[in-house]
Amino acid sequence: MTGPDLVKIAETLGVAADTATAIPQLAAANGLDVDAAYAVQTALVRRRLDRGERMVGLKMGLTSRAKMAQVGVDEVIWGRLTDAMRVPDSGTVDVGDFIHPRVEPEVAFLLDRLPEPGEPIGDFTDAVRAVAPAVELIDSRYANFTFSLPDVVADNTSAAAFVIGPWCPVPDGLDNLGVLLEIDGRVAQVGSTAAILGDPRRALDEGVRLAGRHGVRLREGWVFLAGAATAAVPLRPGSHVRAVVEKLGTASLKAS
Ligand code: 0L1
Ligand code: MG
Repeated sequence: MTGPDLVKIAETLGVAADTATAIPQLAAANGLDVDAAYAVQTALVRRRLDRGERMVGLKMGLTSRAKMAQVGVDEVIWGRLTDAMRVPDSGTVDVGDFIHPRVEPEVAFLLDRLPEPGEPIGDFTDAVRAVAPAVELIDSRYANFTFSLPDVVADNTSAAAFVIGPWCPVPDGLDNLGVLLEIDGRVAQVGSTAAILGDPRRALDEGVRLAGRHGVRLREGWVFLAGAATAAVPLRPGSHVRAVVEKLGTASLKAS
């Protein structure tokens, strides 16, 4: 008996992203479980690397109750970031390049040397060189932004674009910093870094552990998006988005 054609499924997802066209969910129809979905994600990102993109980091998804409730999935997941997804701070994205983009405020880490797979991270400041406020732009490739757990994993956890604000030294505490998402100068979401697994530093432990299960090792110099502190908000053309994280500053983007 042959299993599902993972490369073909990845191609379907990749074309949906490239053409900004929503597709129906595909995990159930193809019998994908979560492990198979991560294999699809690998093939989907391989497709990007084959056209010249570079892996620049990892993102955690669904690290807060608000995010889990928003999409009806209750497991922490991870996805891959490539250089083509990075938008400069204060840069502009074209909403037409996406299907139904949403933005969310995040905390980013700039990774230093991490221990061998299976070893505990130990001192956070040895593993992380700097931290920054960030905006993640997510864009599910599935119609109506609706999916199962294997669907969203296969779709590289809706990763689409990200902005990193100025890097700053790791502050003493990261576990209860106020977070705002502003759209056009108005507060759209209010949260705390405590919403990110109780403390965003925990997201790194989870990322190392969960990605390690699939043979992915985090590298020095990579960016790590620890997760959103609030629910995500739809991005409309003409909007100016700012993520403000107490002690860390702001990251922003414009939408045309
Ligand atoms: O970064 C995230 O938390 C997104 C994970 C996937 C679920 C979604 O698209 O909202
Ligand atoms: Mg996110």
